[in-house]
Parts: sequence; structure tokens; C-alpha cells
Amino acid sequence: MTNEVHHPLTDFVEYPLDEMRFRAETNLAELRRRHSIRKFSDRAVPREIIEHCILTAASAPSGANHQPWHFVAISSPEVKAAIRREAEALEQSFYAGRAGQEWLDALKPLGTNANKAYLETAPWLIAVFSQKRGGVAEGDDKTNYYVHESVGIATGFLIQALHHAGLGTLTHTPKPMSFLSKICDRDNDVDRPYMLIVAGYPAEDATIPDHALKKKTLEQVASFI
Ligand code: IYR
Repeated sequence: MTNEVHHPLTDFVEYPLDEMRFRAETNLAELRRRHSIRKFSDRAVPREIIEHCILTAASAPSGANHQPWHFVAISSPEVKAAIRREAEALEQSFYAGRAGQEWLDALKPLGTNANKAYLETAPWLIAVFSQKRGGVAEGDDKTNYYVHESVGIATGFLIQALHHAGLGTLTHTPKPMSFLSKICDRDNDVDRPYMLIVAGYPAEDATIPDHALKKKTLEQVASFI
């Protein structure tokens, strides 16, 4: 027995097979053009674009529909500078040895280092937070479910939305990330930093490492049984 209200599914769109094929192919082509970039232009991006992309992320499926996430969109130069300062301090010790040799070797083809100028140059940083507790309604304090899965999907939606809108993106995960709660003025017991997404136009001389083009084949990533 259910006392939940259900609605008919009126917004599902079915496409003829040819169109379905076309849509699947063009979506693949569009996402294959998404590359993590580390050199951003300082050109402004209107806030309303970021708002739409965050709402796209927030449309993601989540455990019991609790939507266990919070997004802090940062364009303030002072806040970006503070994030850069903290992140670079962490990255310096990471690259100086905290990462361990195997990890540093894995990063070599990417050419990354402790300099994170893009954290100040890019017009937007979006800090994604996950919430262990919450619920659907404002002020709820219930257990959230599948928090990492849910926030991971939402972050994927966010990256896809930003790319689809025509922006360059980078995922950034300094370790530990707790400084983000403080800088973003979030209660670290409620909002756990999950990932930082850098968004903006690529710089004219932005590059991607050869490594980035080496995507696994269908045979490597999938089995059909
Ligand atoms: N957070 C560091 C290191 C880093 C780690 C991985 I795994 C990457 O794919 C890229 C970078 C940094 O941002 O440099």
C-alpha cells in the first residue's frame, strides 16, 4: 500500500531508432571533445550559466531522492586566491613526496605540478559538498543513502552541463580538502568537501597531454553477455 502521490510520466520522449542512433553518436562525439584543461582564460562567464549547470547537477538521481549535495559557486577573487593558497600548500608537500613514487610516476604524462594558477584565473570554481545527513525537506536531519554514488553522479552531470554549455572544466581534489569547508563557510560536520570543479573558457594556449587522448576501446571497457 502506498500513500504517495504518483504522476503519469508525461515528459519522456521516444525517438525513432535512426534519431536515437544519431543522438547516441553525437553525444559521444560531444563528450569526446571534453578534456581536462589546466590553463584557463580570465574571461567572465555569466552567473546564470553556472546557475543552470548547478540545477542540472541537482537534477541527478540520488538515494531516496535526498539530494545529498551542496554547491558553492565561487567567483570572488579573494576567495579564489585563498583557495589557491591553501591548495598549493597541500600540493607542494604532495609533489615533494607525500604522494609516493608510484602516484608521481602515474602523473608524469599529465605534466601536473604544485602550481595551481588556474584556481585564480578561471572565472568560476564550484565546490561540491556531500551530506551524510539531511533528507528531502529543508531542515530535515535524516540519514542520507548512497551519498558518494549520488554526489558522483551529480558531479558528472555538472561537468557534462558545463561542457555542453561550451566551457572548459577541470576536476580538482586537493588532499585533505577540509580547508574548503572553512573558506566556503560551510559546517564541516554537515557538508563534506567532495570535489572542486574549475570552469571557464580555455586559455588560447591551453594544451592537453597526449595521454588524455588515450581512451580505452569498447572491447577494453565493456562486455556484452
Ligand atoms: N591533486 C594533484 C594531483 C593529481 C592527482 C591526480 I589522480 C590527477 O589525475 C591529477 C592531479 C593536482 O591537482 O596536481
